[in-house]
Parts: sequence; structure tokens; C-alpha cells
Amino acid sequence: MKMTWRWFGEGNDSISLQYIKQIPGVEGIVWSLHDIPAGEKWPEERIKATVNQITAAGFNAEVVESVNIHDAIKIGLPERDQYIDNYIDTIEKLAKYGVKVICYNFMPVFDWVRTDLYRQDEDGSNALFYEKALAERNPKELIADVLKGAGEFTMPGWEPERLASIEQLFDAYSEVDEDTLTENCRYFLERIMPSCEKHGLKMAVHPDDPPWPIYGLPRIVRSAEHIRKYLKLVDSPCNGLTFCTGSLGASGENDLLSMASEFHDRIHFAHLRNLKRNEQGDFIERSHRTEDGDVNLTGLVRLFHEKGFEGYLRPDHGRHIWGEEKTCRPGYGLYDRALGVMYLMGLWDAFKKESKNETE
Ligand code: CS2
Ligand code: MN
Repeated sequence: MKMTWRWFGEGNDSISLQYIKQIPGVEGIVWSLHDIPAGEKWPEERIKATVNQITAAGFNAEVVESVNIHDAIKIGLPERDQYIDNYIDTIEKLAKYGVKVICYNFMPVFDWVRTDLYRQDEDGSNALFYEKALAERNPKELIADVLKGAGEFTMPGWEPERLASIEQLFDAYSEVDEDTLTENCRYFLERIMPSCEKHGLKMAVHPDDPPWPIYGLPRIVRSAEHIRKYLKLVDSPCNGLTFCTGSLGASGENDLLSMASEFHDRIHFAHLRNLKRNEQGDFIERSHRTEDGDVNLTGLVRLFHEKGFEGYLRPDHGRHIWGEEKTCRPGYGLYDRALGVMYLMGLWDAFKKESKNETE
């Protein structure tokens, strides 16, 4: 297991690389060029500069998260080939600078969806919250609320320019059902896989968050059955999975332990976090500790350890605690994620010691 930390880049993150270096055990920075619009080629100079900055600070830069996929590819428009060529160009450049895993998603229109970015919890902390009844009210209001909550921070998958024409986007997706989206995904994967295989670079699709269709838009990475199908679209180790417990775990129907066990050899990246569901289908994000939520992180870390997981792992969203609300990007503050790292490392180290039968 290689512990990593998501960092949004110089001038775009409230946390410095120097601070991250003070969190024990973090080996790698999960990075991206967040200002490059989906579909455009990533400039080599920018890739080089970012990788150099990360390695100079003492981290590896082997995981990139959010090389976003242009809607034309998901919808299956004629211009998709041009956008896929651009994507391949970016893959080639990232491989050249040592990137081993790309985390991306194949969700139409929205990346993750929440209805409140600062829901107060019982202990006075606050966290991202999803209220099922509110989520489907009206996409314009939802977008306005999320962007307002984010303040000056950009949020991947919530580009104001793209979402400004939400009606046209919905129209463009009107003919895209689950089968069409799956076939468009297969087309994309078949085109990019030769480059990935040539470089041994692993694509790791992020599950749908939350794992059910929203506004009638199809979602195809949300259950064991969907993931089984997805991994067979191209049956290659380079077509892999980001195992995000907070996304998959928002549905009580997903048995995370059995999914991790079934797909472990295709899991290249793990996002481990906890949440608490209620009967209405709402959920709030919680501390990483197993007993604070519905996700059995203890069992999952044990399983990853037993399977000899050699991929990358990161704490995912954290709560906002100790007054950091609004000073950080929602879900990506310093304190709770640092606590998450220590909790996950603590579990890992305990299982490691136990398996070696070391008592000292
Ligand atoms: C992330 C996702 O913040 C998050 O919830 O786990 O947004 C993830 O980065 C994207 O889906 C990957 O494209
Ligand atoms: Mn995630």
C-alpha cells in the first residue's frame, strides 16, 4: 500500500506541500491540472513543472486524479474522436513523466452530488451532506448552492462555464441511456487502451457518487454488477477501478467487503472514507473511524492487507473541524484528512505486525 494525499496545486489549495510532508506516512501526491478544461490536451511544460515541484518536495507524483472526459465522448458525438485523440496525447505525456495511475469518472454532467457542503453534525464539526429529497429538486438551484458553498475554490466536475448551459447539456444527453453510455465508454476504452498498455499506465474509474441515477441521467459504475461489466468492456489490467468506499457505501445495497474481494486485482487506487446513512436515503460524511459510520473500514483495510494490496490509497473527503470551514475546499481540509491518514495507517500497521506475528 502506498499512502497518498490529494493536492489541488500551487495557488489552488489551502494546504502546502510542506505541511503535507509533516503527516507521517504520506509518500505520494495525487495531482491534476485543474484549470485545463475537459477535452483539451495537457501542456507538457505544465506537467513537467508540477511533477518537478512534487518530487522536489519529497513525494512521488505517480497518481493523477481528474483527467476529465469531455461530454462529447460520453454522449457519443462525431467530434468524440478528436477529444479521444487529445486524451491519448495527455496519457502519453503523463506516462513520460512517470505517472502510473489515472483516476477518472464516466458520470454524465455531474461529478459528485451533495445538497449541503457544511452540514453541522452532533459534535459541532460539519461535512458534506446529501439529502435525497432535495437533490432532485432542480439542477439550477443545486448548481447554484454548490458553487456558492465552494466560494473561491474550484471544484473538479463543477466547472461553472460548463454548467452554465445546463439545459443544453441535459438535451444533449436525452438519448443516452445506460446501454448507450456503456457502449460509448467501451469505444473510449478501446481507443485509449493501446497507449495505456504500452506504458503500463493504469486507468482507474471512479464509482458514481452517489451510486444511483440522478435527474434521469444514467450511471454505470455503481454496483458489483455494473463494475463487473465495466471491467469486461476491455478485459485488461489497465482498465481498472478506484475503490471509493464513500461513493459505493452511500447505498446500503453495496456489500463493500465482497466487492473489494471480487475486484481486488483490478483495484489500483483506493479512496477510503466513512459516512452515515439514514432511512430516507440521506447521508453525511463522517470521520474515518469505523464505528463513526456505516463503512467497515477496519474490515476493508484488513482485506486489502490480506490481498497484499500494492496500489495507492488516500483518505478521501474529510469533515471540516477546528474552525477550518470555508478556509479550505469543501471536503478537502487538512485536519480530518490527516486524522484519516493516521487511522488508516494505524490499521494497516496493526495488520502488518499481526501477520508477521511481531509483538514488539
Ligand atoms: C473525488 C471525485 O472528491 C471526490 O469525491 O473522489 O470527485 C473524483 O476525483 C472524480 O470523480 C474523479 O474523476
Ligand atoms: Mn472518491
